[in-house]
Amino acid sequence: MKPEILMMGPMMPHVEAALDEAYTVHRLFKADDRDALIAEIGPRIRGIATDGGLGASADLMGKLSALEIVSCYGVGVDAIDLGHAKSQGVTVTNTPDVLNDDVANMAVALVLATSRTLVANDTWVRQGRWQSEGAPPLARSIRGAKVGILGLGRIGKDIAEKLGVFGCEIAYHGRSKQDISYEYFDDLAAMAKAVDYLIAICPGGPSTNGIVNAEVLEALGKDGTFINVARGSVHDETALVAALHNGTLGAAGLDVFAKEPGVPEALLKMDNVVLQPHQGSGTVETRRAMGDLVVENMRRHFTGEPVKTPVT
Ligand code: A2R
Repeated sequence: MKPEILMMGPMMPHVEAALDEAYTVHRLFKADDRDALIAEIGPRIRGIATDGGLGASADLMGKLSALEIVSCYGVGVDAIDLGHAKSQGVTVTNTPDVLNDDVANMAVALVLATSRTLVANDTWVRQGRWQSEGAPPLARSIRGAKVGILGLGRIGKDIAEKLGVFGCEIAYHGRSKQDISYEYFDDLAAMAKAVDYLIAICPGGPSTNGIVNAEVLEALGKDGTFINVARGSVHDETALVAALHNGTLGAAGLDVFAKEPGVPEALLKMDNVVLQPHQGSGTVETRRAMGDLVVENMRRHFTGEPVKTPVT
């Protein structure tokens, strides 16, 4: 008999097809009455296929007494209760590394888009202002700019390497100093004060909740730019909107928000802000590789092999 698994939300067609072939898949997102579905099939569910946004709560996992594995599509597992999973001996897997390149490219794209005022200039052309007013205000070069990376992990290092090619000077902040030549700051506000661009690419969750706060944004300053390709929970969104509104922060490039898909109304009107709908890993190639890894981890688990990319 095929193992039974729970799918939290729609997945890529090739992922759904592969999972359907190997397992009896119960689609929670299609249930009219989710509680009734869980009550009926909960004790038989041995795996969860989820993503970084939907995660898996302790409440849900607590109702699945036969649960063995949570296979997450995404590297960030802040929406999965890892403490609960660990205490119940549930394996959690994610999709690291395969998305480094594209998430890093999104960070670089946002640095370039904000520094070269790409979106505002696009609007300038579309609105006919080039003809009526001439050239827009000059932008800023990133050669020689100092970039502070909050979270110099797998993706952070990729961002650092790519921006190095553009002539940026790299610094980083994390909980520990690494054996690497970039300048280390043990204090985030101190790093923000020293750099032109602050790029967040650390995990979400309690330890990073709101760490890019009013003090950090003020330290980054009126000529500074904040880029977030990590999680919306990492920045204090009220403080961020206020800093941009007051001009105490120069610009922002945001791929993630506190209450996705909600975006503060005020940001929509600011031409010094570039907005993306959480698309860091959003390419056909990377999403395919992430999907393959979700399936592969699940396959390995249920055939008794060690999973490929364990979190716990
Ligand atoms: O703190 P360290 O030295 O362990 O460095 C990690 C850093 N980090 C933090 N930095 C400051 N305060 C914290 N509370 C904190 N917690 C972790 O974030 C490390 O350098 C970096 C995370 O690197 P990786 O684990 O290699 O993650 P990866 O694959 O680069 O992805 C980062 C995040 C995901 O969790 C998603 O939320 C997002 O990118 O897509």
